[in-house]
Amino acid sequence: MRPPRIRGGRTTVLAAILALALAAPLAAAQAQASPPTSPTTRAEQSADRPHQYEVTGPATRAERTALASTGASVDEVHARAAVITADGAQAALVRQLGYSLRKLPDPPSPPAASGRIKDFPDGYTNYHNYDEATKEIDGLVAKHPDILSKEVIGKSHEGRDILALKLSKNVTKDENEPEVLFTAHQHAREHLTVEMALYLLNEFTSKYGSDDRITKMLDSREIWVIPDLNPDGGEYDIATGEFQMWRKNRQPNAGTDEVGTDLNRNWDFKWGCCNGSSDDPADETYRGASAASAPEVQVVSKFVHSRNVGGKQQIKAAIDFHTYSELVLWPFGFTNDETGPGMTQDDHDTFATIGKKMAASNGYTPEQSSELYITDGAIDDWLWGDQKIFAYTFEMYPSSNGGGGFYPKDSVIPKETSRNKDAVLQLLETADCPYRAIGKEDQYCKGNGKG
Ligand code: 0X9
Ligand code: CA
Ligand code: ZN
Repeated sequence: MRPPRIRGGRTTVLAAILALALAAPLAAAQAQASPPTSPTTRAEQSADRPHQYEVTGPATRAERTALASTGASVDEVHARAAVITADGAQAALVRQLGYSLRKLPDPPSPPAASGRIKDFPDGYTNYHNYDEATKEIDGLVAKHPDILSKEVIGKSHEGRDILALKLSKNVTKDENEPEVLFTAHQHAREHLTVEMALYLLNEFTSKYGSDDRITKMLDSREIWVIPDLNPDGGEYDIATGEFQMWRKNRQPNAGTDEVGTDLNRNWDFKWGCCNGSSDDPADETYRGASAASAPEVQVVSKFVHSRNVGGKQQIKAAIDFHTYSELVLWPFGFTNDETGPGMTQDDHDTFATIGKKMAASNGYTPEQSSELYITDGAIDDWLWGDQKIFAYTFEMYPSSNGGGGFYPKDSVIPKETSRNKDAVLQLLETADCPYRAIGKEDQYCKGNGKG
């Protein structure tokens, strides 16, 4: 067995961050009309908010999976420690496992100036909220109608549009070209991933015709970008001007006040199989009442199925963007095994070869996702297990809590999105025949045209 790899940077940074005491959350609630997505007041939201903790002790995959089964989310993995997001009950369960917990600083909570509600606070204003992202996208489509088109593929629980953008030469025609899918923002607090999607739309439209690699890919591929899988959660996270550390969607759960499903535990492949998700709606990793019970997961699953044309899935490869820890991950997450039913040695080797090469370009750490901890019902397991799409999960900047955790300042956006340009192009370039990466193009991609 390989030694467990270390997720994220060094834990010493955490101590330094602790020293930077943050202003206490505003005590008095500024009473305001409650948007449908939020509880009553800012103060009440703060009280309910989960916190991040450094957990000293867990050192193996099994120990981290046990840690995750408290219902906390595991945000960073280190050699003998982890960082989790947990509410009071989950933190107590972690203590019962025998670990010591150290609370980390809450995300910044600048005073919410009136008129700035439902938007990012100072230091974050270059992040796009849902309306701003929509306007940006509509502007790009208007400017580049020959290579960019927009489709509303369905609605979120609260009725927001879920968009799929298509980038390709002759964009209005469904040509026989390999397709590649980029998805973002399953987890509400991972706002940098929306910026990643917007970066791709901007970069590919503005450099078509001047950047050779981009031009070639738009000429020979059909690129799909779903920039926001969880618009309700994202808006909820910023609705008061104080980040809510929210992860799930905003779908109510029967028989409880606890809201939301973890979309990345809700996909219909090995759903709930393997102690890699929670059946408790109070938990960060609640898997939902049944597979694909979240409308957002249904919408995207249906879209992916719709790309099965004439019995053949057109989408060959995918990246689902998350934050944080700077990782390139591949399936399966539901098992520690590298191979088994649904994953041959050649499949695994192809995943690993392409994944490591992408990671060499962006400086992330490449590994099978279950090296972290077991997850079941994740999108990449579904895309591969159900659709045989070479699907990766990228955990973006930062490497650890010290770089801002889920809430890095907007000044990092240009660097941390463009950092993935080469990896994205690599995946596009390999999509006509991923098995070429292991020298088996003839065996797998001959005779059937395009991969
Ligand atoms: O737990 C998750 O869903 C991902 N980490 S995050 O901090 N963004 O929540 C990691 C998923 C790893 N497993 C698979 N990709 N299958
Ligand atoms: Ca085309
Ligand atoms: Zn995530």
